[in-house]
Amino acid sequence: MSKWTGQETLAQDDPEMWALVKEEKMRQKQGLELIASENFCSRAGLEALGSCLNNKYSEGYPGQRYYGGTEVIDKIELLCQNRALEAFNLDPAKWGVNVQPYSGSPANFATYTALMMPHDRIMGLDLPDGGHLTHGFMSDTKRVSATSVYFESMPYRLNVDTGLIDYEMLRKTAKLFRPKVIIAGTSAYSRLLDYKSFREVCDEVKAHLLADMAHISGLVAGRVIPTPFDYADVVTSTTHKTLRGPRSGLIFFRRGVKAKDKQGKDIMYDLEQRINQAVFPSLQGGPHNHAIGGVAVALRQANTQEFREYQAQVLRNAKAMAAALMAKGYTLVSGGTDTHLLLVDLRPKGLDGARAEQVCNKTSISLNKNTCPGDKSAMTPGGLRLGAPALTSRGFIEKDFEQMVEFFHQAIGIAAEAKLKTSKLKDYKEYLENNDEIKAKMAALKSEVNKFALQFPMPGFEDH
Ligand code: DSN
Repeated sequence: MSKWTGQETLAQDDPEMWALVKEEKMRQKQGLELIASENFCSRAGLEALGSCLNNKYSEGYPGQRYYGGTEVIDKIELLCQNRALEAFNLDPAKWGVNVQPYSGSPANFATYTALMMPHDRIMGLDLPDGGHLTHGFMSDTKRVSATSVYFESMPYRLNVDTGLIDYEMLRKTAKLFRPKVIIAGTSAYSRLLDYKSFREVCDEVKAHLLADMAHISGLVAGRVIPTPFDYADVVTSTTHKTLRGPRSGLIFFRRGVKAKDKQGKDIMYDLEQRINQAVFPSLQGGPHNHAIGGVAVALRQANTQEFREYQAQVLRNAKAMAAALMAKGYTLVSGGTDTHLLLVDLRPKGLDGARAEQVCNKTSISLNKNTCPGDKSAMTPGGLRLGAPALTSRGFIEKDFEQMVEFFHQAIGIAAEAKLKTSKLKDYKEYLENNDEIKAKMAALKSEVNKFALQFPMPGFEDH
């Protein structure tokens, strides 16, 4: 046997893992990726991610590290910071950024740690109404998110009739609850946020405004939707959704002069020191330098005309998808979309998201079940969430999304047929697994979907 050098390829070193990576690559390539939070990172970003940057410890911040040998890592982190500010058109005198959070959830928790003491109060959009777990989710019986364990959380919600955020109720609740932080951010909401209204409520109750732009940061960088930076105190984001980088997190914070005191002296923001301290040493250890390197690559791409055109196409595609769905009689929550995603409410069709998701998964249409306003169960919610970012990265334009809706409609037809033949969800699953007629229908649709999807290129490495 030859001596191990560590220079063996994955295929040579671990054929079992290599086979799985290739299998996943083929799943991604031959499927229609509609999960709104997913995208295809570029080959350049993945090269930085899979580089020697992985090997280096560098606790601390540029110029102040707890390890030696960090002179190159310092340059990389500073480059990433500069590119983050440039991508969002921010003045470094007014905004700073921490690029070390491992992902969006750690970025949010670091922000809470910086801005609040345990048991301070926070308000975010309720998870079933389109918010994120980390925005404080708790069920009737359990504090589910750590945000609701360590802080006191009160949700705001959608107006059930319009499917839009109920800003008036948010304001009334905030005046009673007096939170320290209000979050303007969503995971499954297809409309633009009214940051000005959020700011006004925050000013009334003296709360910090945190904009969690994880889902929409690519659209913001692409200048195709309004920016939260005009109103927020702190802005968090992931880097792998519409922003199309490797998986990581960012926290932007205001810096510089906040206001004048009565004597006319400057009152300065203190967010930078609090947030940096919260990320390290309070919550994290060594930064993932390979991720920071890859994010820097993605942020350079995000500051190009080509990226802006990509984001404009994401919006056009989402709208084309919405129009095609409505033309086939589907109901969309809020009646449409202004962003990269939409929510199909299947309840008027007598179907639910769980059953529909299963047929879609078996036919290479990748999406996720989602609650619709008024839903009681997260396991069998009424709808599906569909997003345009990933397929737009593969070059899909409006007509391709119309074709995608044709495939989706067939999948829903199969789901409706299977539902008619079964009662409980368990029976439904077994029916999909065992009934030859329905299996043949799904196989035929999957084959059509695969043939269609394989025509489109996919960012990243050729075979992995
Ligand atoms: N899990 C992500 C999403 O799908 O929206 C959010 O973190």
